[in-house]
Amino acid sequence: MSQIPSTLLHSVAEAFHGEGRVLAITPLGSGNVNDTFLVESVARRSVLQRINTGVFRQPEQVMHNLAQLDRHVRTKLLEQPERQHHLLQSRRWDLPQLIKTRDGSSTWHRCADGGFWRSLSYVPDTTCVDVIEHTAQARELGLGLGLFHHLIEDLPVEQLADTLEDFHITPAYLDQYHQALVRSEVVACTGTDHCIAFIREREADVAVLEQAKARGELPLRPIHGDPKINNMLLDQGSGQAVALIDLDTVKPGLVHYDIGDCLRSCCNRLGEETTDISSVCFDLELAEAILDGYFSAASSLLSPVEIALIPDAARLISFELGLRFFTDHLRGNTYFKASRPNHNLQRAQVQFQLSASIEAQLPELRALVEQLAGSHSSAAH
Ligand code: GN1
Ligand code: MG
Repeated sequence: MSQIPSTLLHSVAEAFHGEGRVLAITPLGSGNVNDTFLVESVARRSVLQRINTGVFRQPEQVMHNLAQLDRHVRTKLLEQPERQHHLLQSRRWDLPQLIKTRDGSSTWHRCADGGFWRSLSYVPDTTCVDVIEHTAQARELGLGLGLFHHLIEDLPVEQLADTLEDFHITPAYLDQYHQALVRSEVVACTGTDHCIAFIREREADVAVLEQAKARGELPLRPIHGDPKINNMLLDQGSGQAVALIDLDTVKPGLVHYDIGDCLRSCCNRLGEETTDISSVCFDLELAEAILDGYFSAASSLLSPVEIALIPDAARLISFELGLRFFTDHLRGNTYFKASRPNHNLQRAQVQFQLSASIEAQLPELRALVEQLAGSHSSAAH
């Protein structure tokens, strides 16, 4: 991020806010793909982002999806209170709004250097966390994802572009890994040997969701794609979930990618950047709170087959992210930003350890999902 000259940053921010109206620009968040800044202008606070066009090769399509999402969700939020989800009748829910360029012509700005920038409103009085602080917070994180799914469930998937081909298609990541392994010049060490063995032992299980999808058991739905813990904004006062941000990966997919990602990122109390790899584990108590929150908002959305595959999704999405980090390590860190040579190797080891911990607790997690889904569906009737 620091490589973006401040003069460039200012001129981009001015394209949205007007010349001489930008007061301060500071880096925001810890995203692994895009570059994000908080902009204070005369009129407002906003979030300025440079889309990583190496990842999102057609950023206009990302913006198209954002506009569809915006229209759909805003219409639903403006419905009469009695038509709203009961949880929305008594709580604040927000969606960052796209800010147009100063001339009103567009919701993005392209620089002479090819950089693709957009600006979003800043959701006030909110905070986010990298690791869970308490069980009630875990419940809110699940509930927030459930509310988001409720708000987008009737957005027709045909209206959404596929902005990131093969995103969360685990067998495709496995193919990419094999190609990277053949070409890799990374020096073997205990860490890489362990990752290679870990992947080899699980290759047969990577298609569980894709096979169910191919059998017609799982529908494509609009999904968030990246609902990790720090993408949920929490009200600074009440701690309630207020908005799910980082909307670039909203596209058609399986709801499991989202629930799996929420579980993997929230139930690892050490967080995904920890260096204490052997202590990483999946906390079932937090999973219970997350699922309870999720089902309280969205239990009626999912079919029994979808519900039954939630535990597999938690294991798979952790494994998949480990595979993605490890492949990037083998390729020389071309996808995820890395701040030191073995950073993505370490991140991969964290996810593999987490995935192993989920594997070891699968029977308990299955029982938990079944019991919570059952109690929420009987409460709804
Ligand atoms: C990336 O950019 P960020 O940090 O929101 C990645 C997610 C991973 C996440 C892991 C488009 O998200 O899929 O789960 O890192 N986003 C993309 O921290 O690949
Ligand atoms: Mg993201």
